[in-house]
Amino acid sequence: MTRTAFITGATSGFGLAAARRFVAGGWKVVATGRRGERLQALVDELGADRVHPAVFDVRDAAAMDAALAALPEAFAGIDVLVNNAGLALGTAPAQQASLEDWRTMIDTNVTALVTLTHRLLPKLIERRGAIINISSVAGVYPYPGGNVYGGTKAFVSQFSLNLRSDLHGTGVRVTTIEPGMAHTEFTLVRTHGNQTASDALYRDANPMSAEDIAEQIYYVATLPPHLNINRLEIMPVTQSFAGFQVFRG
Ligand code: NDP
Ligand code: 8X3
Repeated sequence: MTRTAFITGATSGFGLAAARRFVAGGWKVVATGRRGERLQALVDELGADRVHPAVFDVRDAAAMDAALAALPEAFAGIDVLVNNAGLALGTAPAQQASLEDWRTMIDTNVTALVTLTHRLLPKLIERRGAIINISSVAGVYPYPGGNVYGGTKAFVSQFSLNLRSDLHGTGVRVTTIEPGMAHTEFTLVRTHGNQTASDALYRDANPMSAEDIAEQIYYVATLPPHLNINRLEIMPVTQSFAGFQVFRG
């Protein structure tokens, strides 16, 4: 039986690369995002029998419900949920950050993720499926300007571990993937559209690619069913850790 992955944020970056990887592996994909034209391009590229486009803003619970209710029969049985849609907004210290940006990150990275998970849990339990949540190293290691973004990702990581406890005995697997720096539209979004800043961050840094992370997502999804990777932290070799800071004054 062909398996189906439900991938949020499939218009760009990790989600787009993951959609391509799952279809290459013989899966069907429900691909979501707000940019419908990109989802249509994905359908044109991979085939309507392989990709079902679901255009909605994950922060809009009613739109999410309508998209779930409209799933065609062939895409309605979900084997793997990849909670990938998310974003960082801003790098300013907390005392200068935008409260609106903070709320957008919480609404998208936390509230929408738990809402969709809650909605799909019955289907996932029915099929002894898997949940793969995209967190970040920013949820593990603090850095200046990481404030609410890191907080949302710490939530994702801990929520995933707690889900594992609750799903004990159901056969449903839960994994958090915690990537470091990867070249996607992430920094363009974080800087509110500053292409120069995005180019500067990745230049000569040899970051991970969207395909690198898609390969990890696919690997986790296709492990033998008795194995559960709890968390998978991955960075480019060029990225590591810096020490504590001390203020003297
Ligand atoms: P991109 O900006 O390239 O992709 C983000 C995806 O999320 C897009 O498809 C976008 O779709 C979707 N999305 C964002 N907001 C919404 C919304 N309100 N409703 C529906 N879809 C939404 O970034 P990445 O691929 O890098 O990011 C994917 C995930 O990986 C995020 O959760 C991010 O935090 C995480 N991550 C990224 C890292 C990196 O260095 N790139 C490192 C660690 C984690 P659309 O705009 O069409 O709605
Ligand atoms: C983003 C990863 O390394 O840019 O989630 O903080 S990093």
